[in-house]
Amino acid sequence: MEYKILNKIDYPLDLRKLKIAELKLLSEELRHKLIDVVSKTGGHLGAGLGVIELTIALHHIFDTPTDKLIWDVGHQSYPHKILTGRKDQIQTIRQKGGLYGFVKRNESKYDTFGTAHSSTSISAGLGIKIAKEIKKDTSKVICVIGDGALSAGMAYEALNNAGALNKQVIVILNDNDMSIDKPVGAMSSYLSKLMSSNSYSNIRWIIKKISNKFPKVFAKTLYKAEEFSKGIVSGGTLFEELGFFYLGPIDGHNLDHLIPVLKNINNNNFDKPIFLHVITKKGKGYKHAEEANDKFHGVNKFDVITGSPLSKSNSKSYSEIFGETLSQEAKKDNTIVAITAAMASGTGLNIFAQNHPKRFFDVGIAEQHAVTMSAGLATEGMKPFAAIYSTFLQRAYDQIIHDVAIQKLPVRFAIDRAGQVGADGATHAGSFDIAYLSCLPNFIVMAAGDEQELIKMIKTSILIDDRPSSFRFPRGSGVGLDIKKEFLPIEIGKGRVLQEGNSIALINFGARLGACQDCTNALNSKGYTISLIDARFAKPMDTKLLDDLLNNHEFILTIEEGSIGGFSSIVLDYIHNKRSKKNSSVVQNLIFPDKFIDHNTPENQYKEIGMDAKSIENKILSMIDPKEVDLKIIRNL
Ligand SMILES: Cc1ncc(C[n+]2csc(CCOP(=O)(O)OP(=O)(O)O)c2C)c(N)n1
Repeated sequence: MEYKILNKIDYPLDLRKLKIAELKLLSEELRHKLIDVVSKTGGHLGAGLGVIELTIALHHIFDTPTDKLIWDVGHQSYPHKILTGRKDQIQTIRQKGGLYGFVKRNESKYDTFGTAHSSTSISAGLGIKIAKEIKKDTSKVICVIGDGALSAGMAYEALNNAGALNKQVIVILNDNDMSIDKPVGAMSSYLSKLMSSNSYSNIRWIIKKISNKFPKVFAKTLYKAEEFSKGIVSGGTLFEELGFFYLGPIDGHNLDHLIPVLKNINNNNFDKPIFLHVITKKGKGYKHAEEANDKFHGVNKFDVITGSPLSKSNSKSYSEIFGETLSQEAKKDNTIVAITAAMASGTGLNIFAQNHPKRFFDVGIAEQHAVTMSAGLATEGMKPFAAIYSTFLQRAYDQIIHDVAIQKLPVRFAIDRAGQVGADGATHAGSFDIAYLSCLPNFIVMAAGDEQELIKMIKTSILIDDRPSSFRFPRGSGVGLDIKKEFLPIEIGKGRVLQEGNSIALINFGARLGACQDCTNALNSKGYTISLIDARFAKPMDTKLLDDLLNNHEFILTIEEGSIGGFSSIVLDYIHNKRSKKNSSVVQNLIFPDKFIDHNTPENQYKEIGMDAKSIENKILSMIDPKEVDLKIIRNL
């Protein structure tokens, strides 16, 4: 496609000069460009396709970046990136050194507020608006939030506060009736009701409503009459009750509607925050996306003509193995229940949902609620498995402490996406869960070295019914499964010795096990002998095994896919503060560095932080045979 108009657009200033007819052409070109790029890079597609017209209209009407535009989650921001000076870099998205897949402040002055975890936009926007008011700056603040993101408590906290403070933030609800999967909850039904009863508000009515040109008495009468004739939102929508001026719903793909409504919002001063309800279609304009169950939420590289992915992994992911195993176990034990916060397919719980629909709960993007609800289930003797990505579980930390750990309730945390996650980058990395769970009294903290270990840990946690437990596993797949084997629960607090040697003890916690095995094999072939340990537990730590290793090895190296404060810190605490015998071994730790790791492939990320097999080998050689490393460096020179 020849991008006749898009080629002339570098910044929003360029598109502000265009007429509606040209904006319509631009939307076609932008949509084409987005499909073309994401088919080659992979990434989030459906959400971006759904906001093409909205993105154009917002930058056309509002004076960005002086007016502040905040995209909730930020996965829909690719069109925004293309129109705000990043058109020529868009094909680098989610790759090393390229654009970020969400909104990032240091990427562009048009990126007002960094997003990736959902439902933060209204809070951030309110803060910005308050600051502007204090500074006597009258520019606008616009927050675009999806109906999925609106299922999170944080969004209501912000709406409630904005209404009470009466600050003139503009909240735009991008309602596509989709989260990643189908949205859940009463709010979702309420929005559908608003939409069907009010099916696309009469645009003239909306404009009249927001125009304050009429004499007050007349305007009041007109408003009443219109309200009555519509007979729908009388009594006020929920958003009006919260103190907002509710407008909508309007068709988010119709620029003839979007432009005048946004223009009126921009030109009028309101004495209330605005809530504009916009209806869009996820995947709009690309047949394969519109027809897909997930509306092409997140995709790998694909063929544009067929919509089929260009490559498919044959091996089962850890998440699928989790979903299948829990589902199997739940056939034998009807007290097992599974909880997800809007990530049924991401966590593999879609498999559980198919088999046990009555014991599966998708609570929406509501991690805090998911944890406390799980705690409630546990008080009644159920066995709740809360399957939440490491990074999203951060949201529910007080609930983990106050509702689960202090009450010693046996909630099982299945922590997916542990460690580096690749293209989704720093906002999605699972770096802190080992630290933030291991420091809590009463917790049992496990990490799976491979898929077989994951199955054993699921079975183990079913048996842990007197305290909370967690097991973490990474994104994607590992070494694979030996399906002929039967996997049994493991003994709590017992690590396993995979190989015994003298040169060093390499103690692994988690899914670096494969890299440790490769490194051990390489060192074995060079004549070193390595003790390779899979610790399995950060808590309770296998202190007997650790004592044996300390007694018999001059060198110890621990490795884990997490920050300081996790497994290695527990090892060091034991050695320095709890162990009576003086330590004579050299103990070092491979942990994540004290910085956020940028998006890249997971392989490169682990290379960058010195946790691939070769780097571990070099680290070991630098400890046990520094001369050998020096020689190698000289040889390489
Ligand atoms: C706290 C948190 N939990 C889960 C996610 C994963 N997530 C990313 S987008 C998304 C769905 C968002 O739905 P919606 O806001 O309606 O946007 P849409 O994709 O439909 O445009 C979810 C659950 C997240 N980003 N943040």
